[in-house]
Amino acid sequence: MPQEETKTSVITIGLDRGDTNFDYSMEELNNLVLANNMDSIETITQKLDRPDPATYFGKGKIELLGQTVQDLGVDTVIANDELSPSQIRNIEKNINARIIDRTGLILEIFANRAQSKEAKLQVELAKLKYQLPRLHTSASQRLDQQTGTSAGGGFTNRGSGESQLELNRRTLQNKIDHVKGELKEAQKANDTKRKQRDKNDIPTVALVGYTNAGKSTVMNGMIQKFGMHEEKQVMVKDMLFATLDTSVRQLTLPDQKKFLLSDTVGFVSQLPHNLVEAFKSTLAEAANADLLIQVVDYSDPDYKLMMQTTEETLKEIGVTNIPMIIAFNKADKLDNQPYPTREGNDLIMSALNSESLDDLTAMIKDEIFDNYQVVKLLIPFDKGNIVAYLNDNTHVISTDYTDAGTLIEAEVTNVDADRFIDYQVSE
Ligand SMILES: Nc1nc2c(ncn2[C@@H]2O[C@H](COP(=O)(O)OP(=O)(O)OP(=O)(O)O)[C@@H](O)[C@H]2O)c(=O)[nH]1
Ligand SMILES: [Mg+2]
Repeated sequence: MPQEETKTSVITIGLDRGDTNFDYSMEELNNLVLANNMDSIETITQKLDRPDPATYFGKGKIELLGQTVQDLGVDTVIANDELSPSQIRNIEKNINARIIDRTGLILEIFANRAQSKEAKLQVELAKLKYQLPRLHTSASQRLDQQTGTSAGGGFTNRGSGESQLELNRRTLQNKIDHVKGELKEAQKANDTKRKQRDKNDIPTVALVGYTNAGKSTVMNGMIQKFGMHEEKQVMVKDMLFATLDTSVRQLTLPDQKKFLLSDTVGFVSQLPHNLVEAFKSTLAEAANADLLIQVVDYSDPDYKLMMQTTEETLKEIGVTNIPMIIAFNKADKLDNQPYPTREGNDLIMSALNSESLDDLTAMIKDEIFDNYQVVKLLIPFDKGNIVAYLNDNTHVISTDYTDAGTLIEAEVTNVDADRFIDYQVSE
């Protein structure tokens, strides 16, 4: 086993507004912390109807937080909500640690995970947009360093401080424009690929769902069963946001029917809007799919909340009106739960179980291959290429050699049925 990396100890904080999902969201925050190679060694929460506009927590709790930071010797505090720039500044004035809010944390995780050029640019764009309204502090700090005076000193200082801030804003805005341009270039190639696939008329199926639900594991199971040898496995890991890039694989079923399966970034509650915006193109794979498979971690007591989040996020990125199969995954982790069990468009299953994947495949087939028909074709002997095509690309039910040519009964797409209409024979 690889040696465990040392994790940075942090304190997590959260506001309990009486929402029933509060415990779950704190647990999720702790998992996000772990995913960022940190460990929450203490959690401080406060019951309040709404956050204090200046300091998030009330005065007493902030003092307690400052004391705890000192006692435990940590230098980072993670907040469960998105904080305003002034809230971050004010808390940092009171405690001897830096504050990262939930959005900042998710952005850090994404930044550490991004592999492809496109994903890196997407994260960069989201980060820059997040920084833009938060420029104030760093701008005045830089000014202090440059002039060697404290902020709010003389009149001239304040004046140059403002222009420095404006300058920084402009620099950041220029960077944003630049990254947007690069991103457009990087996305062009993927768009072309996607368009080519659309032209090929192969149906596409997209795996979607909460992070860590098992999407990549389902993908790998399907690749193992139905992928050609060049189809590579994707990465599976027990952590949030293991997958950030979209992978698409072509699968060929035993009856020669082909479809494309795509695996992509998972969702989490309160996914930062800038990030969702930035990842829209990655997620376009789902938007253009003929069928979605929502993978759910059925062994997680909060699976219903996760489904809700998934469906809300899909709506946010404009993925609506696409048929969906719900794969209630990880059933093997539950006691007394039979699987695979199919009920309409729902399947209780385990991605580690071959029979489950067969059932899932049967459901996919029902949904995406409704444009097939069985035809009888009499192919003259000099048209051997057509016989070869049918054998390679369709489900051939029977082949007979007659005096007039090869008589083939096959299940073909409507398009192929039209293409070979001249050779069709009736019963
Ligand atoms: N017991 C059990 N474990 C599973 C099953 N499916 C996935 N896992 C495990 O769950 C963890 C997450 O699986 P992934 O396939 O990486 O999940 P994902 O949905 O792709 O997650 P992200 O890419 O992070 O969004 C891994 O440790 C898998 O081995 C299952 O059916 N049963
Ligand atoms: Mg994955």
